[in-house]
Amino acid sequence: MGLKIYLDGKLVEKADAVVSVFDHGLLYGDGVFEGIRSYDGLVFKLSEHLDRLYESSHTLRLVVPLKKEALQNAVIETLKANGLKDAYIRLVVTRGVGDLGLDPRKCAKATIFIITDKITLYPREYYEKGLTLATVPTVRNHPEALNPQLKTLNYLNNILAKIEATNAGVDEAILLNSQGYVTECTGENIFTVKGKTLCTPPAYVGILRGITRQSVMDIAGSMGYKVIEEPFTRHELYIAEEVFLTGTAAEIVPIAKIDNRVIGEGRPGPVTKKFMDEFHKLTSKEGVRYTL
Ligand code: PXG
Repeated sequence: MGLKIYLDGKLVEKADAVVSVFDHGLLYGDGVFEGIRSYDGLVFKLSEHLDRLYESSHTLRLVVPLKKEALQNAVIETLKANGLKDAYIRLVVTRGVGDLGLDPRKCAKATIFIITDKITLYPREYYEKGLTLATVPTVRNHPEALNPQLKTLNYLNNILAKIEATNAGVDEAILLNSQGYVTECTGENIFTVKGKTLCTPPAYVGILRGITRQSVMDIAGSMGYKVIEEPFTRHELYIAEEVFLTGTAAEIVPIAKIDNRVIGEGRPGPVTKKFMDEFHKLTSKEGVRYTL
């Protein structure tokens, strides 16, 4: 038996997990999603991910057909059906089936699906050597056009940036906003380290308020670090002692080079390593527990 997918209230085989070509999630990118992880039978920050999903949906006036508790149960049920203790969870809510016009009022009911799969880890090299980054020409979505705080199915801004990073021969892109301030990467937030201070761009420059970003901010105090949320430019990145990225899939990733400037010693720094260790401690003890 293959992978089971949760689709509109049922667990179905992967081959049968299909949505209509009239689904507005596909026709217009009209929908929302979350990427979540479980670690040894603990779903990390599940409540926070669900809250963000409902917040994105609220602004889009997309009615999620399940209440939070039922959605949480659906996630757990899918993990159990697949016997996964360590998983990557993709929760998607689309506007549902409508006609060829973009009017969401024509879509009677949202579609929900949950994919749980084995976590494919990034190569160890990434964490041992650090990634290379480049700032790219594509500007981060303007918050008054499509607010990056909405985690929607329209990721073309990020995909264009990813293509540009690949063209530039680096691992990942840094997007600036229309004023030239650093925002984030295509699926990760960014931090700089200088002495005992971490700095990360504030939400208003146009970023997704990452849940891993928040976890780093939460543990920083007890580790003796101050976190400031303040806009900064490429120069501050280049002169930082260390730079790291945060995201659900990547966790905490050290950065070696940005726009061909060596960052610090050009390899994972001591502060980044400390945060990587503390974050792993957190994911191994906190979360919504389930037993297979
Ligand atoms: N910024 C953006 C634009 C994101 O999409 C993050 C930051 C990090 O947020 P969290 O809450 O995960 O700490 C994201 C994360 C993936 C993947 O598989 C991740 C995201 C989107 C698409 C793919 O790495 N979102």
